Amino acid sequence: MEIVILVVVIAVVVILGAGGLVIGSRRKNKQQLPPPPPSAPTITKPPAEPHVGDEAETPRAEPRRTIEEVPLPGATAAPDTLEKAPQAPEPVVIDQPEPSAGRLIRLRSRLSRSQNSLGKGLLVLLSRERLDEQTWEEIEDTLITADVGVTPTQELVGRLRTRVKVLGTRTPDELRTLLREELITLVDPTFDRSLRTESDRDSPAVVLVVGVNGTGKTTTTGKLARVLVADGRSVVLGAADTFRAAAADQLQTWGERVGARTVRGPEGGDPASVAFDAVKEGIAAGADTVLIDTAGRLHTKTGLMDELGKVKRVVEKHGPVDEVLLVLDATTGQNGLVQARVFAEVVAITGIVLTKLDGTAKGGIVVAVQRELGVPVKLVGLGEGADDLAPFEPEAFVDALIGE
Ligand SMILES: Nc1nc2c(ncn2[C@@H]2O[C@H](COP(=O)(O)OP(=O)(O)OP(=O)(O)O)[C@@H](O)[C@H]2O)c(=O)[nH]1
Ligand SMILES: [Mg+2]
Repeated sequence: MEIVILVVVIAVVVILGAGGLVIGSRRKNKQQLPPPPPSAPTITKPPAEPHVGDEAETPRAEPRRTIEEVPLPGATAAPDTLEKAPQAPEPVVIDQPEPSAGRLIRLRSRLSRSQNSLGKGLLVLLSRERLDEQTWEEIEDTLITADVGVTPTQELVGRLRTRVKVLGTRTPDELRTLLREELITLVDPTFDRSLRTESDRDSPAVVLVVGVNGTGKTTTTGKLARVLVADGRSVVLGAADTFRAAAADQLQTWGERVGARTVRGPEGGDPASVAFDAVKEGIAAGADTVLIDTAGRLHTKTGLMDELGKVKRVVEKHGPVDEVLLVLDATTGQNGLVQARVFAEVVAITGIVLTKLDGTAKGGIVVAVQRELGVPVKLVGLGEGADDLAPFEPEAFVDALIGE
C-alpha cells in the first residue's frame, strides 16, 4: 500500500515538474529585450500591473477542446514538449540607424510637392518677360497658397521688388539667387536649431514630445531615439501616453529596434508618474537622454492641457526639462498654428517638429509657424520610414524648394 502511495506521489511530482519546465521555457522564448547592462535595473515594465480593486482579466477566448483531444498525462505529449524545452533564445537584431547629418539633402526629393508648387512656381513667374503688377500679385498668391502667411509674404515680395528694381536684375540666374536669399531670410538662419539632448548636469537631458493626436509624436520620438543612438548616445524612452496601451507598445517597438529601453505604466495610469519613473530610470542607468512621448488625445482639451502641465511639473522634480518639442502635422496648415498657440500657453515650447512635409505642397508653413511661436523648427518629418526625420537647415531646405 505504502509503495503504491509513493509511486503516485512521484508521478505527480514528475508531471508538475514537466509543466513547470514548459512554462519556464515559454517565458524564456518570449523575452525579446536585449539583456540589461549588469548595473542597470530592468526598465521595461509589464504593460499592466493589477492593483487592488482592479477587475479581473477578461477570460481569453481559447478554442474549446473535446475530451478526446486532451492528451493524458504521461502520454506522448509531455516528453515531446520536454524535448523542445532547452531552445536557445533568438538573437536580438538591433538596427544600425543612419547618421542624421545631411539627411535633409538626401531626402530633398521628398519635398517634391512643395518644390513644384512653391519653388518652381515662383521661378516661372520671376522669369516672365515683364515683372508687372499682376506678376507680383501672382507671386504673392503662390506664397500665401503655400502657407507662408500674409505678413511674411508681403515682406518677401516687398524686398524682392526693391532689389530687382535697384539692381536691375533680369537674368534667371540672378533672379534665382535673389529669391534664394530672400527665402532663406524668411526661414531665418539666425535661430539656434540645435537639439538639447545632452545635459551639462550629472543627469540625462530630458526631452518632452507634445502635440495633438495623429501628428506623429510617437513616430518622431522613435525616429529621434534612432538618431541619438546613431550618434552614440544612450536613450531611455518614457511612454507617458497611457491613454491607449497600443501607444506604449508602439513606442517600445521603436525602442527595441535600437536597444533603447521603454518605461511604461498601466493603461489609464498616471502619465506624470510614468514620465517621472522614466527620468528616474534614465538617471539610474546613466543614460544620456530621456525622451518622453505624451498623449495627444483625451476626452477634453482642458484635460489634455492639465495633464501636460502636470507631466512637466512632475518631471521637473528631478531637474529641468531641456527640450519641449511640439509636433505639428504640416498637412493641417493653419490648424497647426491654432494648436501651436494652445500648447504654447501650457508648456514653454523650445522647438517645433514639422511632420509629413513629404505629403504637402505647403512647405511655407515652416515660416508661418516659427513666426507664430517665435520658436525654431528643429526637425522635419519627410516620410514614414525609420530614418525619415531630418534636422532642419534653412539653406538646404530652400535649395530643395527651388532646386539648386
Ligand atoms: N508621410 C509621413 N507620415 C508620417 C510622418 N510622421 C508620422 N507619420 C505617420 O503619421 C501617423 C501617426 O503617427 P503617430 O506617431 O502614431 O502619431 P501620434 O502623434 O503619436 O498619434 P497619437 O498617439 O494618436 O496621439 C503614422 O501613420 C505615421 O507613420 C512623416 O513625416 N511623413
Ligand atoms: Mg502616439
